[in-house]
Amino acid sequence: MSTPLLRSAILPHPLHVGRPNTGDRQRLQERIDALLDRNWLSNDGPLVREFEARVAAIAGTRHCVAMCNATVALEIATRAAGLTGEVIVPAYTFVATAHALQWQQLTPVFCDIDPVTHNIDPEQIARLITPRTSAIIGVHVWGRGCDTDALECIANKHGLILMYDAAHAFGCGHQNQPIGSFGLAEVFSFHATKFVNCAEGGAVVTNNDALADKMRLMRNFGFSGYDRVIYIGTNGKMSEFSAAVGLTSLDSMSDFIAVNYRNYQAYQQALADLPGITVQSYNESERQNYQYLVLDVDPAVCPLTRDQILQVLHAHHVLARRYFFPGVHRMEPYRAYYPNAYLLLPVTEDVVQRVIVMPTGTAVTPEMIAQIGDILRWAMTHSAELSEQLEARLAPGDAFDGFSLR
Ligand code: T4K
Repeated sequence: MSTPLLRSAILPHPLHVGRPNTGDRQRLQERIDALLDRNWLSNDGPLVREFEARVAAIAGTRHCVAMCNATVALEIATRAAGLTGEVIVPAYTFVATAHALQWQQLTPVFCDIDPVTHNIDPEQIARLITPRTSAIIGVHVWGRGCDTDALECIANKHGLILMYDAAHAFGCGHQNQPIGSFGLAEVFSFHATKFVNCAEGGAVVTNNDALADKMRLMRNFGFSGYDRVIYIGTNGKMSEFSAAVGLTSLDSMSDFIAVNYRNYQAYQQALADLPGITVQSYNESERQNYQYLVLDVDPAVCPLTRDQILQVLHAHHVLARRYFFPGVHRMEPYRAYYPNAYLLLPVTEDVVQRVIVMPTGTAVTPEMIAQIGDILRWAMTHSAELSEQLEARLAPGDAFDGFSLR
């Protein structure tokens, strides 16, 4: 008799990666009522200013320039900093890191990563530097700080600007320093999927006064006064509604971190005995937001493939994701521009086949995580029958967009 594809107990509701944390609704309602009473909805309003002050205090920087999202914040930050030609970025990141450059006709040059931290590997950078290189953008993947000392050393030696995409890393620390204060500037995302969110939002933090002034102008069309425009600018402003959501989220920031940390420990415990599956660990002596719960699936040890595990999880309502598959260098337009980029990216190519990001946050409880552990344990013990049945459903090379097995 063949093994049923579903274990009898499935999660009662789908568990998503990136489910927004909602703070105190009452407080949010009060903020929204107040902004409606003021009738000031955007353009450098008081809630945006308060949000900026609180973010700068957490990041340990003199300036925070709030924006409508992190992608536009990256565009404005890189433009204001005067990046030209080629910019070295990791291939293992969300596509926005590269798009923000390409959108401005800058050339992202993809660098390989460290297999353990998933961050840009400083040792691979030197061979990518050309006379056209103007900058390096490190990404603090999963909120884990890049090797900032090594990156700074390379940037100084070659006269390059160093900036960071810190989209994942708000509230995190590195070398006992808050993330936000490294390089010329760092960019946070406050998208709905981030542990502190504005629904849509981003910010650039920096200690550089001139850069901050320039970015403030650029996010507001370049207006320096009522009728005076002194730069080419865009509309990168954060609305008061977004700031109200962000401030309410900030109020509960430490509660969200505590829940994420509790879930991180619960996953470690629930999955500890599963062969070939490791919960990526964080350095607990550094401040972390634990927003990303990342599994590594070792194909040499695990009886199921990474994508088979995803199929089993999805069938049980656990909508885990395989970020950042298949690597930015394999997404358009980069795949067409640099079809051989993968040859220099062996670690990225491996990591994109191994990672699973699991649901966490306030919608997930330790009991649910224990159940996820049971589902995976069951799947491992029935791996032979499951593999056969799963293969019949997903031909090799098929796109896996998340589907149920029922
Ligand atoms: N740099 C890096 C390194 C980044 O990771 C990101 C964004 C950026 C730059 C750019 O930041 P922003 O411009 O977005 O501020 C999601 C987010 O949209 C994106 O912000 C985030 N990184 C990325 C890692 O994840 P997708 O394409 O995975 O989104 P989507 O629609 O598939 O949703 C993700 C999950 O969240 C799903 O499981 C559903 C759930 N979800 C989402 C939303 C919006 C909810 O449950 N409720 C919601 O309201 O990109």
